[in-house]
Amino acid sequence: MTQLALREHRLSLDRPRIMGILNVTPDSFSDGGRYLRVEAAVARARALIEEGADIIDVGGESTRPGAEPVPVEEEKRRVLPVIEAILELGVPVSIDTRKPEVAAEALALGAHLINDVTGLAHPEMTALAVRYQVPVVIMHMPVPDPRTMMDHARYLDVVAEVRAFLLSRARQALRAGVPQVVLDPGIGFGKKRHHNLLLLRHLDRIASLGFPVLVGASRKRTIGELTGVEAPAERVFGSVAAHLAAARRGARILRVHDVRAHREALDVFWAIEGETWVASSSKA
Ligand code: HH2
Repeated sequence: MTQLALREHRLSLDRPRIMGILNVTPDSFSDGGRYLRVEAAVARARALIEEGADIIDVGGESTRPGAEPVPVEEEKRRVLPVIEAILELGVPVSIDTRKPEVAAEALALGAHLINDVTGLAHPEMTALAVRYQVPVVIMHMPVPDPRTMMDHARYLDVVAEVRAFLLSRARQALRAGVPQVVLDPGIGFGKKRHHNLLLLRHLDRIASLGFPVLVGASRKRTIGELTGVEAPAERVFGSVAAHLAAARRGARILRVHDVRAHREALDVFWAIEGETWVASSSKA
């Protein structure tokens, strides 16, 4: 049985779980500006939990392609009061940041998981996970900078390259004393549509590394391109399809904006696929 030890919480990954996104930013690509006030953010967190989120992922800096970095103090000002308030809600909270200074204060408040889109590019981030004994989501991006990542969307074999990156960062983290890692191919981060599709189609090759896998395709550009739905907030059905395909290939955490749609879809999906999937994977 795989489970994530999230300080006082234990989250079984025997079935896929939902990470609900809480963006405390003015400029996130699909919901920027909606949850900037603490009360609005806490109300959103409550709604995500009610709809079935297993983890709440709080971020204070957009990492969409081309996004400008947010100063440390501003990012702290956005996320820390929200984290403090939602820790009361009894659900694990993850801090989505690439800045150790922000992660340090979130962890001191009691946050349960580090979600680092740069895949532990900064050594201090590893040290924090070790000090607080919390797991880390290691995500792939080709360079640790959203401003330039799309200039690096060039791969000979995207699946092999992302897999090798994740494995090497995972080993490094575990050797340093990080208790657990979750791997994420980084859908849309320095990747074009065909790269994203290859990573989703062959996600089993990343899952076969033996670490829990997280996928975040929610409302992203590739979904819009495939469906013709231009408004990111309306890309719900395409997002669900991408995430079910990912779950079929071994993803155990889905990072999503539209929790209710994913919860219902996963409940049905897992009732059908769960037992066969577990049976066939335990033989492997
Ligand atoms: N995607 C985004 C942000 N954080 N973290 C992980 N582990 N995986 C992802 O795919 C991922 C992530 C981007 O999405 P969003 O938070 O909705 O937008 P923005 O960066 O514009 O705030």
